[in-house]
Amino acid sequence: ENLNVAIVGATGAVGTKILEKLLERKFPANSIKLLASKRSAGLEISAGGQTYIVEETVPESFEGVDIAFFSAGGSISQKFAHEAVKRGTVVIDNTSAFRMDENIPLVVPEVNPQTLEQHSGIIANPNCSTIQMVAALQPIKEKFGIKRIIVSTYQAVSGAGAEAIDELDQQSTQFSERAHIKAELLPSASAERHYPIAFNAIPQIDLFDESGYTLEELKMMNETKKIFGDQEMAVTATCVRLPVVTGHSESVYIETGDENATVADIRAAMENAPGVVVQDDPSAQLYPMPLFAEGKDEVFVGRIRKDPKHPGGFHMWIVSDNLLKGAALNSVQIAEELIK
Ligand code: A2P
Ligand code: 11C
Repeated sequence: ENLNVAIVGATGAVGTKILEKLLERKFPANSIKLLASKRSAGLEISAGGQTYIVEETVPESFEGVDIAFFSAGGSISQKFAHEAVKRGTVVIDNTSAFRMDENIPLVVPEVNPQTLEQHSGIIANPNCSTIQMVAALQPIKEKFGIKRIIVSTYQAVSGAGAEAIDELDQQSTQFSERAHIKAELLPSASAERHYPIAFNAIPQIDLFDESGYTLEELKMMNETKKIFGDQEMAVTATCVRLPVVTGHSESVYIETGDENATVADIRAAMENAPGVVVQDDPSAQLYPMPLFAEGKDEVFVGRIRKDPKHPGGFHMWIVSDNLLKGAALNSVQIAEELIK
């Protein structure tokens, strides 16, 4: 197969990684078109020994394109995804624009590849914090069942895009130079107030809903139930931004459906799961950390322990590169699954 591929948002934090993954995994692409805003038109991007010229995204960009990866924000997906589908393109959308649409599959290939069969042009890639959690928990769900999840996240700034990385970088310099710290973007560009992320922890990712949860927390709660195909599962999340560049970490508590399950059972299930690496040895101070997960494809799990009171309850620490398994890699894996 020789496919014509496009990346919308190709100059962004995720778009750049999508190109890298397509080349690294030798995706059978005949051509790769890099699309972004008008501002970037004409920009040259070199990768894999080739130079690509960025083009402005317009409806006609999708003529002759077989697969388009979208990662330029929800509003751009709303504006162009249907234009692409109209022209026969299959869209793999990395934004939240269509994820909760009943007719659109929300896919993590290790968890629910079967849902890909019913797509009608658009396939949604879940939120980064959701992907790494469900990928790690899938083998436990399969073996023991999961009744409840309570997750707290420690998320990297790259999840908020390339500009958020710059903000952390600048604030770190301002801090060390004892200069005034300028906060203009985080916790969310559209929020009323902005707080420094350097040397801080912000318990707000995206805007608040009237329920008191943030939209990021609601994404984790709703997407997890949709991907697992279990609306009865109890899921609640607290999402926090940290001054980490790349790699989301999660403290996860689960209640399994098996009161006799042991830590060894849980560990064995995860050790055999595709894309999951168990790094768990307190005696050697071995546990996952975002600094060491950056650039890696896998989801890392450690600190697995039993809840002292609740039979079948376990705690663990899940870390992955939010731009790779959390975004670009998962999108490319969806495309690979599609053409299988
Ligand atoms: P550009 O660099 O031209 O602004 P990130 O997630 O890192 O913030 O990146 C956002 C991506 O979305 C960038 O590639 C950006 O391109 C792209 N983008 C922003 N606005 C538009 C638009 N109006 N049309 C197409 N792409 C856009
Ligand atoms: C973050 N998880 O870390 C968010 C970014 O729904 O695709 C991803 C937003 C989304 O800020």
